[in-house]
Amino acid sequence: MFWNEKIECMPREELRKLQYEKLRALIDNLYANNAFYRKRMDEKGVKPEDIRCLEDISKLPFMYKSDLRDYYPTGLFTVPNTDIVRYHVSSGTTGKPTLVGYTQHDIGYWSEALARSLTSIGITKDDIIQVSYGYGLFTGGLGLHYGAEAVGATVLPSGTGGTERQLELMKDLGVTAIACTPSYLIHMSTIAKKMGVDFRRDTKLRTAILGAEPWTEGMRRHIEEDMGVKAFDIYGTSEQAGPMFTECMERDGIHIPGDIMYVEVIDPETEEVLPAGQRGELVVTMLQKEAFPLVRYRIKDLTYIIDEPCKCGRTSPRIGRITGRSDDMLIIRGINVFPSQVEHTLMQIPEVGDQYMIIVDREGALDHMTVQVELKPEAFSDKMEDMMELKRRIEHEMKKYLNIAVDVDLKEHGTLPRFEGKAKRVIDNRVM
Ligand code: DLL
Repeated sequence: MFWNEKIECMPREELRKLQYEKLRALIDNLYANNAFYRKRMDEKGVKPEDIRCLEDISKLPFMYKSDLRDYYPTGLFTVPNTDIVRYHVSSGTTGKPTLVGYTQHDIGYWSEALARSLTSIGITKDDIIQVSYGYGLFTGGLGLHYGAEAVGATVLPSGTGGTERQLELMKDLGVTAIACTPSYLIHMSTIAKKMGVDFRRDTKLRTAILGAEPWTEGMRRHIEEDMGVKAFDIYGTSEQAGPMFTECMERDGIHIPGDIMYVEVIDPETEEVLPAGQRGELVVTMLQKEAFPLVRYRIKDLTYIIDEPCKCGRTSPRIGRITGRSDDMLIIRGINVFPSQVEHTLMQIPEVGDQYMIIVDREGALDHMTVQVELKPEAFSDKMEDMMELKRRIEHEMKKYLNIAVDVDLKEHGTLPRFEGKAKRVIDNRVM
C-alpha cells in the first residue's frame, strides 16, 4: 500500500530530474536572498549556475551543527517570524540548544513524509497508535501524532512515563501500534511482566515504531520474541523536522523520500562523497524546507546508501541502519568502539537480557572499559562458578569482536537504570 504512489514509485530518472529542479530553485533563492548562504558559497567560489546536475551538489559548502549554535536562535531562518507556526528545541548534550522553526508548509511535508512511512508499514485508519515519545519541545510526540492523524489512525497521545497507566490503556483500548524509543518499550515490557500483563494474550499490539536512538538487529529480535510485535526502525532529527523516515515491510533499509530530502554519505576525514554501500557520515539537503533550510548539513549519523530498488516498489533511495554518530565513537586505548558494537555482541549471547551500561575510566595512562550487563531472570545463578564462566565467555566475545579487553560486570535482572526517552548507555569518566 502506498500513500502517494505517484511520487513514491516515480521512475528514478524522473525523480532525479525533480530533485535537481528543487535543488536549483533552492540554491538560486538562497544565494539571492540570504547572507549566510551567499557568504559560504562565495568563500567556496561556487555560484548557483555551477550546479548543472544533481552530482554538482558536491561543489556546495557543508553546513555544520556549530552553524546552528553560532546563529542561535533564529539567525538561519529565512522567513519572517509571522510565517513561523511552531518551534521545536533539541537539547543537545553540549553548548546551546538547537532551535528549529516550521512554516505551515514545513509541518505539511513532515506529516506527508510520516504518512507515507506509516502506510508503508501497514498502518491504516483502523489502527490505534499509542504515541509514547515525549510531547513538547522534543519532536517525537507531536511528529508521530500529526503523521498518524494524517493517515486517519486513532492516536493515544500518552507521552512518556506513567507506564502502568499506559499499559492499562493499551489493553482497554485495543491499541494496535506503539511509537516510542526501543529502550522505553523494553522498560514497558519489564513493568508489564510485573503487572502480569502478557502482550500476546492481553493486548492487540502488533506494530512497534522504534527510533530516536541507535538499536541493533539483535535488539529487534529480542523485542519481537519478547512481545510478539513486528518492530520497525524510524529515523529523523529535529534539524530535518523530526521523525520522518521508516523501513517498509521488507525491512531492508530506511526509505528516504527523494522529493523531500537528498542524501549523500561522505568520508568524515577526507569529506569525499562515498559510493552507495560504503559507510560514512550522512549529509542531508532538505529540498522543501522553508523556515530553516539545510543544504549539505553534516548530521554526523553513520550509515550507507542502498541504491538497489526495493522489493516494495518504492524507487526512493534508502539508507542502512544508523549505527551511531561519528561523535559517539569511543576511543579506548587507540581503538575505535561504537556503543552499537557492544550491543550487537551482547545480543548474540542467549543469557543476556536487554539492559547494559558502558563505563569508561582512565587508570593511570590506560583507558579501561567495563560493561555492566543485565542477565535474563532465568540466567542469573547463585553458583559462583557458573557466573564466572559466563562472565569469561562474554569477555571473550567482546575481545573477539571489539579487539579490546573489556571487563564484564554481570547484574541481576532489574538492577540497571531504565529510560523513558532516549537511553544513556555510556558513562565516560575520562571526560572532564
Ligand atoms: O530523535 C527525532 C526522532 C523522534 C526520531 C522519534 C525517531 C523517532 P533528535 O532529538 O534531534 O531527533 O535526535 C536525532 O537521534 O541524529 C540520531 O543520532 C539519533 N536517532 C534518531 N533516530 C534513530 C534511529 C529525534 N532510528 C538523533 N537509529 C539522530 C539510530 C537514531 N539513531
